[in-house]
Amino acid sequence: MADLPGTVLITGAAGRMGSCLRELLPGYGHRLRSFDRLPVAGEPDAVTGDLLDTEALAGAMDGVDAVVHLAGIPGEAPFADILATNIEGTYRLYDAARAAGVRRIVYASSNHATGFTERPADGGSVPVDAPQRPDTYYGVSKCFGESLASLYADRHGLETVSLRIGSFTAEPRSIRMLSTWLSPGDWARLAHAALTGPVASGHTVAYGISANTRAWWDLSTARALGYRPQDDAEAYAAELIAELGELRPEDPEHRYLGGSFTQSGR
Ligand code: 15L
Repeated sequence: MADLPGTVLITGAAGRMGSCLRELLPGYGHRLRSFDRLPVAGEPDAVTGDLLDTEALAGAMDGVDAVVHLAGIPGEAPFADILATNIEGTYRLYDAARAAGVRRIVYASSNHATGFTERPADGGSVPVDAPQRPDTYYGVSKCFGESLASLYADRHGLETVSLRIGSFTAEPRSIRMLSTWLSPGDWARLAHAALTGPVASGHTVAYGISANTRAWWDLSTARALGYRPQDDAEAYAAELIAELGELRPEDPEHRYLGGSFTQSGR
C-alpha cells in the first residue's frame, strides 16, 4: 500500500458524505482540509468557496497531496444547473488540482452513471466494466467526471479513482438499499483505500457499496484498492421486507438498477 497522502482536500465537506469523512478519516491518519460553499465550523484551515470560483480553488489546493471531490448536485436537476455545478465545476476542480501538482483525485461518481443497466435476472452482480448507461442528466455528469478522470490520468499523470457510490445512509431504508447500501464505516474504509491503494493504469473505476448479500455490483476493483467492507444490509432485511414487501414488477428497480432515477422524466 502507498504511503499516507499529506493534506487531503475534501470538497463538499459540509455535506453528509463529507461530514462522515471529517469524522472518521483522521482515525486513519489523514490530515484534512475542508472546501465547501458553507462555512465549516471549528476548522481554521477550511476554505469557504464555490467550485466555480477558480481563485478559491487554487488557494485551497496549496500544499494538497490528494483530493476527495464530493461537491456537486446530488441528484437530478435542470440541465443548466448540472452543467454549471457538476460538469463545469468538476472540470475546474480537476484543472486546479493539475495546476497545483496534486498527486491523486478520488471522485464521487454514482451508480446512476449506469442506472439504465438491467438488474441481472440470475441475481448475479453487474461487472464494473459494463458500459455507462446514465439514467439522468445527473448520471451523465457522473459519466463526464469519470471521463475527465481518465483524461487527466492519461494526459497529466494524475492518479484518479472514480467511485460509483450506491446509497449512503446510516441504515438501509428500502428494499433497493438491501443491494445498494454503503454504511458510514464502509464509506470511510473505501475512501481510505481509494486514497492509498494502488491505481491500475492511472484511473480506476469502482463501485462503492457495503458487503451486501444482495449486492448488485461487483466490488473487485474496490477490493483491489484494499477496500474490505464490513457491513451487510442483510442484517436489516427481515425487518424491511416485513414492512415493505419484496420488490414487485411495477417497482422501477425491478428492471433497472437506477430505480426511480430512470423515471425522473425531465
Ligand atoms: C445518488 O447518486 C444520490 O446522490 C443519492 O442521493 C441516492 O439517490 C443514491 O444515488 C442512490 O442511488 O440511492
